[in-house]
Amino acid sequence: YEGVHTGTGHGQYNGTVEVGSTAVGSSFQLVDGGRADQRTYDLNQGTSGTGTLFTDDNDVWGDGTQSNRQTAGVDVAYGAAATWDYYKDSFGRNGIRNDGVAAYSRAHYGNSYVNAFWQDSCFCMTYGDGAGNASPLTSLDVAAHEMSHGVTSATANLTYSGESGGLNEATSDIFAAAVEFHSDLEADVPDYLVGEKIDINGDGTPLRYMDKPSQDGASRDYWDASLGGIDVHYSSGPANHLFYLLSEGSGAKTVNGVSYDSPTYDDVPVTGIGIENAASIWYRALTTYMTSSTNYAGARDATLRAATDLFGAYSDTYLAVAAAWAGINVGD
Ligand code: ASN
Ligand code: ZN
Repeated sequence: YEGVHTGTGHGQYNGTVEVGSTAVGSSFQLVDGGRADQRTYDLNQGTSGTGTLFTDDNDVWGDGTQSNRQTAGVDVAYGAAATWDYYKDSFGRNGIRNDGVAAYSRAHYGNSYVNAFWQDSCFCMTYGDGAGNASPLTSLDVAAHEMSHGVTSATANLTYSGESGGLNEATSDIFAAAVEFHSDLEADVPDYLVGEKIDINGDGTPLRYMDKPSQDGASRDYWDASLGGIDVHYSSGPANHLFYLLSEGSGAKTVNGVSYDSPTYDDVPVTGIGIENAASIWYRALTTYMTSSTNYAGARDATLRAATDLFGAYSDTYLAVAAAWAGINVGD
């Protein structure tokens, strides 16, 4: 056989999923023919180049265990496919740069590497196997987070320091959550937690919480003038919080069996508009109004403009956006 196939993957985090493959002679490659030939490589513990494409004889990939090298390939290939589909289905975006070109993924980077990252230079995502308590950094939200760095780079290009850096990080967490909800996997229940599958803290807690970011011990819940001076993975907190509030509203709520309790600045009440509407507003703000130097005040303005475009000035939705910003101490 030749050409585009759909194989079966057994991921460690995503469960049993379809993966796009390509038949070449009597073998298959992890090359997603339905998504611009988006490729998945095995770096085989290397730290440069592409290693080798994942290949397989029967188009059944991985076995759900970490010891099978293909398993990580399945999870990151699925993550890349789900993120591709999310941007296409939700916004008609054709790839990270909206030019129909696919980024590629590299699994099994280095030894005991506890991170994953996006690089503009290779137009690719890279994933470590984790070490000690941490499991492979290959979950759906991690893949969507890294790939969304590519989208930010290709659009607003938010500078990765100061308040714009926090907004850059939050944009990746926001679309990571949106991709989870869009994929709706049984094996990865959609939530407003980041990295809840990879056990990076070794005690079962997530890497970040969007309903109340300070639960991680370092992220901020609210904007204040010192925000631009802290690490971008913590100054993302207020924007992640804004996105949760806008999606689900303030106070206690259980979504898909996960309980949240989202506080607000001065206890202002916020009514949620649903994650799809919230993500549409953030996407339009990111791609139309934010620039490399946008700060929190500028992001508020960008999302209000986006809400005006999509839902009308002073519509209930527009007013919910304003209330959510007030809820993180960003006003006019
Ligand atoms: N995984 C991290 C991130 O996407 C890598 C980094 O610190 N840049 O933020
Ligand atoms: Zn990031």
